[in-house]
Amino acid sequence: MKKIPMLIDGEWVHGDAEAYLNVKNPSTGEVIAQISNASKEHVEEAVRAARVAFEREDWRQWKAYERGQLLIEFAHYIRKHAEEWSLLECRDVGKPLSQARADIEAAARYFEFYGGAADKVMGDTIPIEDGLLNAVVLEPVGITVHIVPWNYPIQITARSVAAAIATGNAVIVKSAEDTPLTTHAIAQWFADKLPKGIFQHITGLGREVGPYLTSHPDINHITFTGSVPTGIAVMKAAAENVVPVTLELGGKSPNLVFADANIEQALEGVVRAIIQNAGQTCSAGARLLIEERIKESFIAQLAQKFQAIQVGPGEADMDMGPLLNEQQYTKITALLQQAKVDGYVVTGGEPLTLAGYENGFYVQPTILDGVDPKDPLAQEEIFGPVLTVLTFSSVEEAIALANSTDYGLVAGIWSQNIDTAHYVASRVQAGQVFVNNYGAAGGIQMPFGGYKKSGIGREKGFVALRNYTQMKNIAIRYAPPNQH
Ligand code: TXE
Repeated sequence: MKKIPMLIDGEWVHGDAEAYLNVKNPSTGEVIAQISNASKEHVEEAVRAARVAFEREDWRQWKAYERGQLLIEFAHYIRKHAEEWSLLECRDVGKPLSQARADIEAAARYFEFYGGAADKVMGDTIPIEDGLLNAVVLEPVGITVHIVPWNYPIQITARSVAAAIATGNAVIVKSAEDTPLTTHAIAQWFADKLPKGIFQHITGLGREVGPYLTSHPDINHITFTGSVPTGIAVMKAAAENVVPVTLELGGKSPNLVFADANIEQALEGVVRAIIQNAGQTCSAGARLLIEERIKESFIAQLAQKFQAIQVGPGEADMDMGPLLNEQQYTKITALLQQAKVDGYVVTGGEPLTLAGYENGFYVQPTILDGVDPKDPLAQEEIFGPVLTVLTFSSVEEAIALANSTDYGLVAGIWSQNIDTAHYVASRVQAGQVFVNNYGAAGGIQMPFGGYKKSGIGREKGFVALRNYTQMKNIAIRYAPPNQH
C-alpha cells in the first residue's frame, strides 16, 4: 500500500508505523493509500523549521517577482499534468472526473493569479508634513497554517497557499485525513523549488493534529475551512496566542427564484448549485426559495431534472458521484430516512447501491418540501445532494427567509426584473450574491467569505493577500543636509 509521507523541514517523514490512517476511494470504498498521523513532535519540528526558514536571509532575499515567477511556473506544471492530477483528485474525493478537472484548472489559476500579484502587493504613503516621509509597508506575517477540508482539497489548498507564498510567508498545510493526495503532489513539487521549511505538509487526524498546530504559540496566522464547531475550536485556540484567523465555515445558501425568472435558466442553476460535488460544497445552493405562484410547475420540472441525474463512480464521469465517506453517508441516509417518515420527500431520499460499486457511498439526489423554515433541514448544513424547498409570496418574505439561518455565505437570485434583482441583492446577508447565475465559474478573482457564522475574513481575489501581510508604519524625519 502506498504510504504518503509528510514534508517537514525538507525531509520526507513517516509517522509511527502503527498509526497509519487509511485513505479510501469513495467511489469504490477501496483503500488507495495510507497517511501518517502526525505527533505533537512532528508539529513542533515543522513550526521550528518554518521559523528558521522564514527568518533566514535566503528567503528574505527572494524578490517578490521571483516568488511570483515560481508560482506561475507551478501553474504551468499543474496544467501539463492536469489529467494525472485530475484522476488523483477524482479517486481521493470521489467527484466526477470533469469536476476534478475543473478543480485542477482552478488550482492552476490560483497559482497564476497570486503569482502575478506577488510584486503588486503595495503599501502606501501618507502626507503628514514637510520633512516627514510616512510609509505604510506590508510585510509577511511569518508562519501561516492552512487547515484544509476534504471537499475541494486542491482548490482550497491552492487559494490560500498561493497567496501566502506570494507574500513571502512560511506555510504549513494540514490536509484533511480523507484527502491528502493532491496536497502531497503539491509538496513534491515545492520540495526542491523552495528553501526547506517554506512549504511543509502535515497529515493526520484533525481532532488530534489540528489543536497541536492551532494552539502553537509560534504561528502567525491560521486559515481554516470546515465546520462551524471546528472553526470555533480553531478560533479559541488561536485566541490564546492572539493569532489572527481567516475562517470559511460553510453555509445553507438560498437560491431565490421569482416568478419573472427565466425558468429554464433558473432550473439549470438550481440543479447545478446543489448537485455539484454531490452537494458537498460550502457554497452549495441548499435551499430553494420559490415564489408561490410558480411553485407547482417549477417543482414538477425540477423533480424531472433530479430524476434524470446519473449517479456513478468518479471515473465514469456522470452527473454526480458518491458522498465522501461512511460518516457522511450514515449521517445523510439517517436524515433522509426521517425526512421520508415525515413526508417531506418529493423525489429521491434513498441510498443507492451500484452494481460493482457496492462499497461506494451513493445516495439519490433529493428534494424536500413542506419543511418548517426553523427545522434543522432548513437551517443546518446537510452537505449532501439534498435541496430543501421553502415558499414565499412577496419580496420581503423572500428576503426574510433568505436571511433566516445563522449562515450567510452565498445567495442566488433569479429574476428578470432589475428592481427585484438589485433590491434583493442589497438586502440579502451573504458574502457573495449571484444574479441569474450561481458561482460565476469559480470566481478566482472575487472576494469569498461569509456573513454571520459562515466565517471571518475573505479568501480569493486581491483582498486575500491582506490575510498574509501585516502593516508597518515607518515615519522618516529628514531635513536639508546642511542642518544636520
Ligand atoms: O469537518 P471539520 P468534517 C462541514 C460539513 C460536514 C461537517 C463535518 O457540514 O458535514 O463539516 O465535516 C480539521 N482543530 N464542512 O468533520 O471537523 C480536519 O482534519 C483543527 C463544511 O470533515 O470542520 C479537516 O482538515 N483542525 C466545510 C478540517 O479541519 C481540525 C468543508 C475540516 O474538518 C480539528 C468540510 C481541530 N480540533 C466540512 N478537527 C466547508 N466550509 O466547505 C478537525 N480538523
